[in-house]
Amino acid sequence: MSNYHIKHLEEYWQVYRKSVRNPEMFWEEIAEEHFLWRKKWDKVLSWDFSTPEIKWFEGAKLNITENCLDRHLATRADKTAILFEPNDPGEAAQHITYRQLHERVCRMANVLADHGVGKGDRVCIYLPMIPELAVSLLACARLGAVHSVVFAGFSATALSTRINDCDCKLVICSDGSYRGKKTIDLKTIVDEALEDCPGVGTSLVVRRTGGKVSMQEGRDRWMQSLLDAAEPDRPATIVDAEDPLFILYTSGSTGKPKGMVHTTGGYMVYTAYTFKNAFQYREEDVYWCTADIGWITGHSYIVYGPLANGATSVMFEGVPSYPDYGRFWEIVKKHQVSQFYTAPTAIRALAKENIDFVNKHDLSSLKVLGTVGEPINEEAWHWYNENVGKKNSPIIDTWWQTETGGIMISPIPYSTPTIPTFATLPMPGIQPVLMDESGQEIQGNSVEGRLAIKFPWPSIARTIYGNHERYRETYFTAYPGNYFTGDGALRDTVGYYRITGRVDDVIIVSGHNLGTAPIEDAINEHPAVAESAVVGFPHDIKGNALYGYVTLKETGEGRDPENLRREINQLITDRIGPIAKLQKIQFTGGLPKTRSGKIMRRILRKIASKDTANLGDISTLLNPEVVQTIMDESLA
Ligand code: 6R9
Repeated sequence: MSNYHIKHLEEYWQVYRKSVRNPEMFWEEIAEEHFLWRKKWDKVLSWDFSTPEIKWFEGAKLNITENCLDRHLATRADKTAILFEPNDPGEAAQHITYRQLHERVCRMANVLADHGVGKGDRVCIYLPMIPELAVSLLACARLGAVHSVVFAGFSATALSTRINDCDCKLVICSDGSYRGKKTIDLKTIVDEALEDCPGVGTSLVVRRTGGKVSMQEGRDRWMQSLLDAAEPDRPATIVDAEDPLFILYTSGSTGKPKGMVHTTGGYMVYTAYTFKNAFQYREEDVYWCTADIGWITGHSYIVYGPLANGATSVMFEGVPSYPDYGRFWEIVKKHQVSQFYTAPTAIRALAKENIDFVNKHDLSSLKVLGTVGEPINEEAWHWYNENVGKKNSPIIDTWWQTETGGIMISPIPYSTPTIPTFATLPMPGIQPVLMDESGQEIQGNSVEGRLAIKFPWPSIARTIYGNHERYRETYFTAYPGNYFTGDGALRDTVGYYRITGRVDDVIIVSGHNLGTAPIEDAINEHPAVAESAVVGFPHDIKGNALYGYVTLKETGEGRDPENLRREINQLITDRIGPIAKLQKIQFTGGLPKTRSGKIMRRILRKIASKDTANLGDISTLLNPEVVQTIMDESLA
């Protein structure tokens, strides 16, 4: 019997030890017992981290949509697969059953096939969080085509770059999208992008907002009439386990975005397994991840992981602040959500608002709270635990990356004890190591270093589309024989991991290595502080000094800035030591963030160093306008 579902800590350790002793046998058992394969593999794993080449379940044949849809039809055809909650709370939620989702996916696959999409072809998906987005991913997968989802908040340039990088010949988009009070005209952005994409012959347009759009003759077609006319069934195209399932772009620290390529069999096994265990998902649960499907979190933990387990997955179109700051909690109550998965940035934003927005909703359905995307600071962790979880729902701080495909380090709720700001223990099959600057593995506990992984897991990205050398160089050269994550981490006295942030965010002050996360934690403990970001800037004597950007809560506004600065530095001195005191503190209205909610310290670093001539591409930021404000304030 494989250990597909871990239920207590002792079992975790048993399973973990087994998974490390013989990873091939461990994953083979899980793959064998819990998935539908058209042909079994010839070999479980072959790998070489120097070339690098990684293959899982080589020779196996399958289609992931048979695992996410068809096989559930016998047992849970009428169960809700996707529970769509629209932007406007007045619009009815849609409960899409497994049977209905199967039909919608088949119809769309037929439409795509009619437009020449076949196995291996790349399809770009640029859609808001509406059911057609999930349907599009699965329709591509049904055909063995490779989807490349671009977050529908990205600009025309970002879109055309991504379309051209992987030669998409077809784009699925919508007329527009709703985000809170705003209606966004997406089709115009697509039109502008396609001017630079000669390879795209067709765009299929989903109607959402009903706004006026221009349809280019011969290229643009309305999706709905094609779906209505299509056959409601379509056999799945059987692919190899190592055939690509999707490409997803992630921004590199320099240069153009990297198209991470994920393949089919291993990705399916790993996302399904981690979904089941990290969220302790049970058949009757309603699960909600607030991410956008435009990010890896949405791919793995709104679509593939949940559906492979026959789960009910909530898809929310709107924003946490509309119609008011209680929207998340209203939805939890309305749909009786059991697992809730969000990002620290959302938690901090909601923690700034009146607590009544939380308290007026009954949240007793919640069993597990998750966070992902950035280190969660202590204050936000406690706020989440006390106000949302009522100290009754374990918080899983899940560390992972676009490149890893699935959750790598996370507590197993109700098994692993949780500690604020700690991602705690590796998932079964994951072998993390800490490296020092000379490239040696750091043994033992109570140590800090750079986080690498020394053995492959099934959902590791296999390459960067069109640039295998960049893949090798970025992830496999820093510590030969290991996958390098780019993150720093510490291992505490009992071996639990805490992620300290990207190593490019480590600042060396007078020879001391300082991670940004612990300093920001200390700052955020100040009752008037909403959020903060710390960067280094050149200093004659110390090499680098620390510069803190701080946003205040309403209660902090109007307070004497000099007093606040003193209090903040006192907190840092108390928590970390005087070495981490900030040389400069700038109070600001907002911090530059990526669309997935990560603070862009790269830009803040440049402003702090007065090196603003070349800020790099800021067009994909959530709030590019704050950059100018921060620059102006810093000069004031
Ligand atoms: C899933 C996702 C990956 C980077 C990663 C790290 C940061 C993600 C984290 C976390 C601390 C966590 N990160 N989860 N840092 N604690 N629980 O976010 O993928 O967008 O590729 O970002 O995000 O720095 O390296 P991606």
